[in-house]
Amino acid sequence: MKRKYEQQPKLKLYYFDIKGKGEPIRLLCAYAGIDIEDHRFVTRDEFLAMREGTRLPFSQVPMLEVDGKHSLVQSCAIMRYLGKLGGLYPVDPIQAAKVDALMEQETDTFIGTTVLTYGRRFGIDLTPDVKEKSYEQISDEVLPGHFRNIEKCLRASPTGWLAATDEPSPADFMWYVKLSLMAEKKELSEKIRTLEDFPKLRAFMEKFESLTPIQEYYASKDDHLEVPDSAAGKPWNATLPKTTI
Ligand SMILES: N[C@@H](CCC(=O)N[C@@H](CS)C(=O)NCC(=O)O)C(=O)O
Repeated sequence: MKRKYEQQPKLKLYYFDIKGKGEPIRLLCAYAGIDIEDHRFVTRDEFLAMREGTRLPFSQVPMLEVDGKHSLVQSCAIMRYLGKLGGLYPVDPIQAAKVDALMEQETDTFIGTTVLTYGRRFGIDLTPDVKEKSYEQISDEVLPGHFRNIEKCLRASPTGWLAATDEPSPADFMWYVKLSLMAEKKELSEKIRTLEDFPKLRAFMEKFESLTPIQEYYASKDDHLEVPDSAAGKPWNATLPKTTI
């Protein structure tokens, strides 16, 4: 679409063959017309072998390799870098700080579900009962509280993008992917997964999915996934082809 540099750096993304934290990176590149090699580990052993080496500073992916010599990690940092490359990260420091805040807010919003899903990684081992109760509270109280705040951002945005940027900013890509993954998380209530009480967020999802480069990106994928039955026809993304979750 738009490219800031005539000659862009050579980019290679290392991530698993899932959406997760790799998908906002893939989508931003697709939208901005940034060429990127999307390397998806075929086996977990491939990732483990890489982790043994020196190319993953924090032993985690996504990792974006730039010109074969820089290993960029932490998805927010990668998104800011790509946003700058593609002209989607505001030059104005105040606007940029608003985009940053929305990216950090995405992490804060979903920290509970992340811990429940990957408890061991955090040194937390919860019983099934505690998990069930926690998902209930997250569905009924925690996420609605956060989403009310995001709806306020959207109401105040004349463009429909979270930080009121003219085009989607890195924060929009991250929120879009996280909300679409949430729609498939069966442990959460259907009400929250379908954003029933949050019309502005639903409109945001629809607006994002109607972007031509996003439509084209998914149309070019042949690894479509089924939409969960309970969500069929309801959420914004019911008709959109998906990459593996
Ligand atoms: N805050 C980091 C989190 C990265 C992260 O949690 N990566 C996971 C995959 S989504 C990972 O590398 N896990 C290592 C493993 O599975 O052993 C980011 O946003 O990039």
